[in-house]
Amino acid sequence: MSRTVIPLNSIARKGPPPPAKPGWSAASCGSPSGPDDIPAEVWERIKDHPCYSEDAHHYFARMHVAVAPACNIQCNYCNRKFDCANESRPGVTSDRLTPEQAAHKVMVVAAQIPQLSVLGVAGPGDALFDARRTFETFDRVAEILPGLKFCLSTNGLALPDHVDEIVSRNIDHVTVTINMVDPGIGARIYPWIFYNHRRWTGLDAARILHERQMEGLERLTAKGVLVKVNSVMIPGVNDDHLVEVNAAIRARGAFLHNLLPLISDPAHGTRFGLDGQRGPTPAELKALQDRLRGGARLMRHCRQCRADAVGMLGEDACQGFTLDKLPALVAYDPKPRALYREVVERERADRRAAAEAARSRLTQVAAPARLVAVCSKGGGRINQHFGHAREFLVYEVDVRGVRFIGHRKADNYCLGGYGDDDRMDGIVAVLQGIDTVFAAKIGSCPKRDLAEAGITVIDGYSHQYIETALADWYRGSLADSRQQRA
Ligand code: CLF
Ligand code: SF4
Repeated sequence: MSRTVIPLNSIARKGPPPPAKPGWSAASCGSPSGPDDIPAEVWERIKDHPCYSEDAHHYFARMHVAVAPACNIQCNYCNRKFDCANESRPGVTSDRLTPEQAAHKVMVVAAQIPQLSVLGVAGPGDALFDARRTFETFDRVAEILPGLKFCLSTNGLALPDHVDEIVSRNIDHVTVTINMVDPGIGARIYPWIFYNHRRWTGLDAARILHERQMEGLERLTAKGVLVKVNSVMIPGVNDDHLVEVNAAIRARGAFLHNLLPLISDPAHGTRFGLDGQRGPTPAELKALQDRLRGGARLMRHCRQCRADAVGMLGEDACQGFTLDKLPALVAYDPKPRALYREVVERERADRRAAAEAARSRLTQVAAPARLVAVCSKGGGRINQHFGHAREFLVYEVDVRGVRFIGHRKADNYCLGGYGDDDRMDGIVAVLQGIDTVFAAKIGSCPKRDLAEAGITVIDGYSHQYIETALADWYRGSLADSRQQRA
């Protein structure tokens, strides 16, 4: 298959960070948000990819097929009973599929979810340890369903052996998990690797893994593949060191850097979990992201999804597509997918124009930034009831614009007709540091409970575009505070 080779080293940022520009999502602060941020031909390649473009994750869905059961390394944050924690939440297990079963499942999902744009292989082990299964899956799908983007995630150990096969299959998006560039730190994360028919431990293992990761990254970016690097942030082990990792991957042309907070629970039986190694707080994660501003672009909207994830990033539909629920025959009609893309194009243009207008209304005066949370079920709009929200999108708003910071997961408050007070306590804890929440609607009881915790919920911007509403609200709050001072 022919492909245009774009020198990724020219796309990765070089030199000092660009000056902050006013806008609804400053380019220097996160994953590429629109065609203004990056060359047009690269935007064409990421605009439908919900992980590579923050903007796309409001509109498009991905699915993973769990065809890669085995792994060639051991990470201290992984328990092999569960999915690969480099791309997934620990503690979940997925159906293991043959390539044939996987291709059938892709057709079933594509027939039911017109938003589907990307097929990924992200475990449950390493996608390239037994690469034949991964590549056979992509080959089968390419034959029956052209037009899907292909994506894979790997720990990088076997990557240099498969660069040509990746490129020849037009697998345009590859994620490599790189937690260190110093083998001394690597030895604290990886107890062993299996390489060249033998097991390696300690510094030797970490050095080999590091060298293979760097070689794979360099060779992929030289071929024009868009490489995302995942790094698990482990406080006290590699958190400060991730600044060096960010610089190293940027120099090698990585397109995105995704900081995954370590999820560490003794119940998952991982080495770190059993040793009491904690994960970072949201504030620590944000502080590191802020330190990396100006380096390799950051992804901030990752949901650490399962190896059999299906659907929009914030709303996993995988339980509806387990093996036992797949119909034997599929009638696939490409028209809904094509129509959906037309609608998205119109929506995006409209949303951008509205955001630009809102930006121009922002008062250019010094004022503190506000951290706010939004309930959204997609489309870049405030369109979810507070009680249904299983996650909050967090934005930072100031006179320079509206920037997406990340998401925070919570248990939904509403349980079909009544609210759960225990859940409200958890939601208040999740919203730490946030004083305003935007929802499509909220009942009087939860609104009162939140007010008692010092959190205001605003439902007056129901179904409006997020960035536009937040910019207008912020402008209004500045005017109010000026009036109060007068
Ligand atoms: Fe899957 Fe990963 Fe491809 Fe996305 S997920 S292989 S790049 S299609 Fe996405 Fe999920 Fe985060 Fe991964 S939200 S865990 S970054
Ligand atoms: Fe587990 Fe993934 Fe690490 Fe392998 S690469 S040990 S599956 S987290």
